[in-house]
Amino acid sequence: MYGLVNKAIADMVKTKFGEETWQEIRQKASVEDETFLSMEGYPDDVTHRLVKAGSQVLGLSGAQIMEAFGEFWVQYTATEGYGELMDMSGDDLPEFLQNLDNLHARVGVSFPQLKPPSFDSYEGENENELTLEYRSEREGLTPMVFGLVKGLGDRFNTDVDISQTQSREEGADHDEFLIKYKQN
Ligand code: 1DX
Repeated sequence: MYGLVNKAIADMVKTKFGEETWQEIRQKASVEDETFLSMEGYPDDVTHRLVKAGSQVLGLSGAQIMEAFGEFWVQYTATEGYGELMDMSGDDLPEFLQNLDNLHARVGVSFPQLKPPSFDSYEGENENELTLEYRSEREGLTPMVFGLVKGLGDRFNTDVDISQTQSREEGADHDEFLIKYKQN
């Protein structure tokens, strides 16, 4: 993944727990890099090692770390160089989710090593409900989606309740979520 992801993890840990905790996690993950270059590709393994070491040092599950990271990512990218990209991708939760593949296509023009996930969303039977399908070349990042959607809820002042209704790990073709939302 692009270094921006690892840089965001580092900045999240430093913000929430301080520099020393970050150094401890970095060492435990056997990451030699003192800093990450946002626009450079890194092996996915680096990210997975950071999540694993983070969970050991902080006493949280890997899923909890990934969820917290997903939530952090939404505001991080909005303030660290990608505010315009985020602004043009929608003014509310359903619109933003609809535009996510376009957002990734835009990033992919400049950064061809991007392996963008794909999100499809549908209005539910009830108003204020969405079905969200998530497909990715990568495995093991599904917990991040909970955080990403919650981060979008924060961004758009929208209460969200998200539950997983299908799991690729359990044999489904793709991961699927039910999102109940209420904009304030
Ligand atoms: F709900 O891969 C809201 O490296 C969401 O399955 C979900 O393949 C917002 F310059 C610049 C760059 C860089 C900008 F090249 C990424 F460095 C991308 C900024 C998306 C904002 C995807 C990051 C692929 C890296 C991936 C989980 C799960 C998507 C992370 C979240 C808005 C982004 O993001 C998976 C890669 C950006 C950039 C956004 C992502 C790669 C998302 C969201 N993804 C790199």
